[in-house]
Amino acid sequence: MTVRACARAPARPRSRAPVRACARAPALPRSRARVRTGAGAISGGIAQKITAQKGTAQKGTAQEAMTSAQKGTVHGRAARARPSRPRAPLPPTLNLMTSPLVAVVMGSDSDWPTMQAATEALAEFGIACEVEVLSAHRTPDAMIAFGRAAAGRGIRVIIAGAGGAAHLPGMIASVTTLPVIGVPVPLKHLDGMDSLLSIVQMPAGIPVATVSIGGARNAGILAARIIGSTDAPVAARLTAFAAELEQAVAAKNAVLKAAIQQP
Ligand code: RP5
Repeated sequence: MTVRACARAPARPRSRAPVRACARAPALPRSRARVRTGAGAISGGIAQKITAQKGTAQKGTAQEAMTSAQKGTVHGRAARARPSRPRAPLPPTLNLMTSPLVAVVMGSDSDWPTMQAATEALAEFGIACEVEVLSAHRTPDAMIAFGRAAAGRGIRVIIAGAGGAAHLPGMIASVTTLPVIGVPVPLKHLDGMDSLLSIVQMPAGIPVATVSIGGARNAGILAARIIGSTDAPVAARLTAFAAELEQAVAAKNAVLKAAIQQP
């Protein structure tokens, strides 16, 4: 399924930057979300495309706006006859929202409670993502097809999470030149150490940037940093986010000192 913009984590520190659209799975579809089936999935499996728009923030996606402009319409209405003016280019963040730049994939839907945090982090930085269940062991052909096609579809970063014998991130990394971020998903046994070692111990030449066990939020933030290295608005959001973290630590420091009554 494709998540045009991803859910926010309400309890976590957030960037001040507005999230243009929100969707949350598996609670989706929400009232404002449009859900279509049978489209978008490279594997042809889940094939759910989810587009969510945050009510008043903007009417219509940037892509719709561009299509309307090309057709001489504005939000579906015929444009009034007037001399055409050159249109200002769409802000990069709007373009980010029209097609996913990050793929968040996982070995099973049982990984979603862990992996959801990656999509939430991406949403905080206004980066559209797609979500796909792909298994290195149960759907190897679909996994390889996905990995080979990802870069050509405009994906810039792949976040891959898996648990146990967690071969998904490494196998995807073997068939793409995109950066792959691995998320070790903790399962019932071994506390995720099996997942961590399966993902992090990659052979030389095929790197997977492995985050901590269950560290999907950091995977999302790392993906934002990769996107932000060439996208000024995302970089600005990351800078604001870092400042918020700094302020949060300062506030905690003040509260703690007051509580223990240091001189
Ligand atoms: C892995 O097997 C998945 O990534 C998941 O973490 C684990 C268990 O999968 P299910 O049995 O819950 O589908 O491939």
